[in-house]
Amino acid sequence: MRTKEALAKILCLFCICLLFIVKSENEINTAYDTGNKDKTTFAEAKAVRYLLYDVNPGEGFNLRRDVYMRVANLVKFLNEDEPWVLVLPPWGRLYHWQRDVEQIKIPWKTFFDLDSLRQHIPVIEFEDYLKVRGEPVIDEVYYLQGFKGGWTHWEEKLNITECLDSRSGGFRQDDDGRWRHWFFGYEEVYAKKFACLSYMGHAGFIKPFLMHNTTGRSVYIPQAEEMLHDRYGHKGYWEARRSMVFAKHLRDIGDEFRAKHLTSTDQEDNTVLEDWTKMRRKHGEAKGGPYIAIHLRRRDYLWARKDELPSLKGAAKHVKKLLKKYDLLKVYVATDAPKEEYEEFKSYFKKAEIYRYEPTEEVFNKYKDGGIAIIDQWIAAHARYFTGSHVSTFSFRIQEEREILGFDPEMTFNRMCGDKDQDCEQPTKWTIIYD
Ligand code: GFB
Repeated sequence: MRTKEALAKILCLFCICLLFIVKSENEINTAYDTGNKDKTTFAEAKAVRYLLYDVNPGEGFNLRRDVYMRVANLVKFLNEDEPWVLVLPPWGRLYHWQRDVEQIKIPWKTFFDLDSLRQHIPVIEFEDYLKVRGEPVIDEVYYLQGFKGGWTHWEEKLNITECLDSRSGGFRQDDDGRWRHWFFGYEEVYAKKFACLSYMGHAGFIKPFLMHNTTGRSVYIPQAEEMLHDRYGHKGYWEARRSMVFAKHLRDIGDEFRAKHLTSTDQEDNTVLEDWTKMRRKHGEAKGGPYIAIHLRRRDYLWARKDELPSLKGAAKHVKKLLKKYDLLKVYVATDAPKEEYEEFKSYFKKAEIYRYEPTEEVFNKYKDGGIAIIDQWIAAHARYFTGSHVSTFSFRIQEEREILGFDPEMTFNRMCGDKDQDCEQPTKWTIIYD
């Protein structure tokens, strides 16, 4: 297994290097196999282009993960005709990440396994993009926005128009005509060209525009959430999702916690993780550790979704029923709740053991809020039974992780009800699709 992993890594690195060589030489001759050996022709290779994107600043961590999937599949689609590399937007300044420590310029490798992402599409970190370019430049920016006046009927369309946001999303031109912006905290970066692009469509719909209406080596599309999934919940969606394997250092912390407190190991629980391109679990194959996991979303959700969330007491009552039903004693709580709320939740239990992952200062400083969120998601994903919070993307990503691991959907697609609606509608079962 180790040798295979090593080989896969070497192959990935080789592919990335190859892309860089193609880029720096700009034009080289390459053989394209047309599918019929007799007709093999030689043509000029196209220079590699770079796609950069960002998401509306107000959006949280797990919606951003969803937007990655849309853009990743766009890059995959582009690569059917031209070599494009996705530049991963550094993490930072997220609304929910409010601790005192500065949380900006966080590379994707802090949270995700880049080799796994690269088995889906070519990606590089933003800092590596800057190194490749040799100067802090982005050629063209298209700031995505809706159409003026909203819309009455759905049709795919795009148009370069005036900026609807009077601040042009924070882009401004300096005296030298360079477009300046926060650029993920890299304020030395500038863009050569800027325009607002009204957009209504799926992600793939922008492909002809990128190929034929833009010429720069790099194109940046802020507000990429305007682009919808090409096919939500289908094969391509799941390929992108499966490639988003969490970074090993975070999985290891979660696994250690599971073993130490929750009597949970992959061998016992049938949750051994394999190379995502080969892993195909049947529903129900994963057994999960002997604990119930809940995602107890609090803070801003308490006013955003007040009626759909249980009170702490209501959540405890529900969890007690689950413990009885599944004959379990342990509960893992993934939550953004402040300490007092978590303590109150715990106080409602007499016999059951309630756990929450609390990072040491050292772990927090290394992996920040995003890393802790992932550790929580990883532990919750390995529970025998999971229940989450209504329409929280944090809960959705846990459900998907459990689909990848092979749990019975009945043990995954659940949510806690508000106190006044004990019989609330349960989440749609977006089960995994391979073909
Ligand atoms: O991930 P997220 O988009 O999920 O945003 P929702 C929630 C953020 O809160 C995460 C923290 O990035 C975490 O920093 N958080 C939430 C948690 N639950 C947990 C948890 O169990 N453990 C840990 N460690 N952290 C939406 C937002 O959040 O909520 C929208 O995307 C908006 O922007 C809306 O704020 C009200 O989908 O739950």
